[in-house]
Amino acid sequence: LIDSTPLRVLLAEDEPTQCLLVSRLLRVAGYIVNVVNDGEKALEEIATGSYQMLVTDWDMPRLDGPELCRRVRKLVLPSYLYILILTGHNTTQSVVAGLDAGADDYIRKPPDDAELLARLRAGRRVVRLEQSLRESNARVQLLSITDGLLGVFNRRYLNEKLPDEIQRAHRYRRPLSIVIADLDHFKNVNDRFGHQAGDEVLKCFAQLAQSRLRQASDWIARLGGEEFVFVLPEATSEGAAITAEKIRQACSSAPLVTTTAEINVTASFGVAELQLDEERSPAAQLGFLLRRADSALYRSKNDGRNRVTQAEP
Ligand code: GH3
Ligand code: MG
Ligand code: MG
Ligand code: MG
Repeated sequence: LIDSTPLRVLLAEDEPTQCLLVSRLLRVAGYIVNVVNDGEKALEEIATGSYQMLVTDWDMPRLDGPELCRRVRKLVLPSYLYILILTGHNTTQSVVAGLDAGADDYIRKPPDDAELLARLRAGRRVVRLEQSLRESNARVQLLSITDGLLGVFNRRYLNEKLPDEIQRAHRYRRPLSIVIADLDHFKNVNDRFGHQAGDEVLKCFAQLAQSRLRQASDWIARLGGEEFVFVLPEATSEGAAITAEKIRQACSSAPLVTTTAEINVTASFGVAELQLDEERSPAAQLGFLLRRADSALYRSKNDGRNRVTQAEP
């Protein structure tokens, strides 16, 4: 997919004839080309983050090529910008200055068509490489925080992100609640229908819960096995209990449909709201919050399962 999308090139050049010749050459070669006539405009365009390559003249009004390179390298851009600088300054000194200013490559003016295109192809390889590196980094990052089976977040993510949520709740003096959910007699599901069906039940349950949470703010992490934590920023204990109750009802009112069978399952829930406590570290508060939700869950189990219990404040 990446390889077929044409690259966007900004051409910064103040001589009309050069502009025309170079932009036509690049367009014919399949690049999407935008042209600006001075360095300031070039910087503005590049800052939009929509270019992968910059072909820039050296002498231009307002901002010259090397200064443009230096400014561009200070920008935070969504992807790598490959810079080719066109120079009439033929000395080694100026070549060094151009490269040190942040250009990746240079070409003498007037550029030879074949050489210019070949240098851009070399640049394109760098751009593609950086794109695929960034994509695989994003994939690895996602894999490291999600549960492979269920697609929800994993325990590592919970341990990393819940302290952030706690700090945010403190800072803005907003409520924050968590719910721990545990499927009832799940061992029986595996025993009766097999582990595969058990896996599907876990998936159905995670989806059912996910669809009843606030999509923008709430999130789910799998604590392990058949246990989940729902994180509900902005929710009081009562609010979170209402959400948990909806999920409990949805789960118990109809069987979950798997490829082998329709399986009736219920779940038990423990709800706890964060208590603002400046004395404890976020990590300590995280532990305390989870323990309180866990004891509430324990009470749900003891009281007969398939129910929601709120922790005492
Ligand atoms: P309770 O109502 O007290 O929670 O009973 P339970 O049977 O749900 O609890 P228990 O902790 O005894 O058993 C949990 C079971 O969950 C045992 C384990 O085999 C099963 N389990 C854990 N992870 C997975 C999984 O990824 N897939 C499947 N299919 N089963 C799992
Ligand atoms: Mg010029
Ligand atoms: Mg269980
Ligand atoms: Mg369990």
